[in-house]
Amino acid sequence: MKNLLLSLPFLLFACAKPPVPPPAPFGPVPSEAQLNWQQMEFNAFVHFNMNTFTNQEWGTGAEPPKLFNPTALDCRQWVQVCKEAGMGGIILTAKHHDGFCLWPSEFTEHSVKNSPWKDGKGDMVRELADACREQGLKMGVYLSPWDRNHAGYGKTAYLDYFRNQLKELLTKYGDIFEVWFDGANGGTGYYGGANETRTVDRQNYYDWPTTQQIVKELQPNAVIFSDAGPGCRWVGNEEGFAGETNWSTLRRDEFYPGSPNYQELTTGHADGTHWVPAECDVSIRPGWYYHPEQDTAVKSLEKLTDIYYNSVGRNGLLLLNLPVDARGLVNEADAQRLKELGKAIRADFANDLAKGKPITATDERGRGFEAKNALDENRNTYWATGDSILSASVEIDFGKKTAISRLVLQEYIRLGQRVSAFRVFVFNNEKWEPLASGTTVGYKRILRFEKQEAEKVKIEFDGRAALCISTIGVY
Ligand code: FUL
Repeated sequence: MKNLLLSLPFLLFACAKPPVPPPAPFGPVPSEAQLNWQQMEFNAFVHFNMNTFTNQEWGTGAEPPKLFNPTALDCRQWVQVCKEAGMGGIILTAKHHDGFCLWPSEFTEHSVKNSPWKDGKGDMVRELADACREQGLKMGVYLSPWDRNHAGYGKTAYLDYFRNQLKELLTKYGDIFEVWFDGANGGTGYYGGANETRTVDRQNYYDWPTTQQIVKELQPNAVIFSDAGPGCRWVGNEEGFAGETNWSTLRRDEFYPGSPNYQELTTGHADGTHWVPAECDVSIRPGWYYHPEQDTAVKSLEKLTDIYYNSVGRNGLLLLNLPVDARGLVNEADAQRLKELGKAIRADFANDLAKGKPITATDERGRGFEAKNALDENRNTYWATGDSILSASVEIDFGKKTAISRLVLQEYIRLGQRVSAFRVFVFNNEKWEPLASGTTVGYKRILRFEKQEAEKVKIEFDGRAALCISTIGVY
């Protein structure tokens, strides 16, 4: 008898469902760097450079360095404002199209070293890198490929200059999480005094693979942004929204920075050959740079909340631009709005009503892949269906009438993006009613709807391969 009792746990173990292997990856999958990047969700862009002092959006490159002179620069203030808003990183315009460098590059005189700011001894990139490190934010750099100041722009010699600058930025300031290459390339400019128009073959002039290799070697954890990635892609508009259908996959070789088919970037391609998730860049004001006359045009909290739901809520990363003012500070109006935004987002997702509630699924792959994994807080556990089950649904029982207004869905994207359609239903008074529907999910899909009661909620998913759902949250 005693022996039997002792062996009971083993017997029970032997009778339990055997462990099953996870689904095989489907299509392109993210790299570790892309995963980390996607999980940041909400970052800041800072446009601050020569244009801040000339009240322009695009300088010609002829601006004398003596004009750059912030009077009260405080990168710690920027970082504080960003943290309060819930952002994870800041990308700084180290060099915009006018070619002025915020760091004392050894390859040009057109930089802070010839400005009155700190008697030419200052380094803006360093100031931001230090502030970010101190307060636990990541830093990225915008290095404009187009340089309207440089005499050699449009010729091969400029490429060495551009890459030398990139190497400075990637070796002197610690970890860089993202490198931003803009699509605006070529046109009129100062060009060392030539004052002419220089057009470039955007597809071939830059020899992008060579430049990408430099980033890969010097900052292997950095993600490269451009219209064509390869790390992340422009979303195809500057309004801050991704397509309602948004694949993180792209037929990448059909694009290059500045390519004309950019509208396809809003939705990506279901049959994409590479993982190139969307980044939604938008400014908190009409301009990217600070203009005093726009102090009263800071986007409303309502508008910014819409932007959040249409970017982060549609499988995108939100890159919200702050035009730092000529003092070198995030203006009071913007700082106030960001504070409100951070508070509103936190409040919207403060209390997950699905947490700990009973959940049932029409299919479960087996041990380790149960539907309850979608309700835990661990993003590495997920509900998966059997290999041949491409459509399945889950039901969550609140146990009583519960007011709901938001639904958060997340796929386990390490294994690729699978969901192509989903439908949401609510159960009240013995019957199911449709509530909402959508297409892609990806890393994150958030649905916002009129507040309503539900005793239960059901979500039906259709996938292109076995479903892998890591999160279902109801708020
Ligand atoms: C554009 C640039 O031309 C703007 O000046 C700004 O930097 C924006 C983020 O990208 O293409």
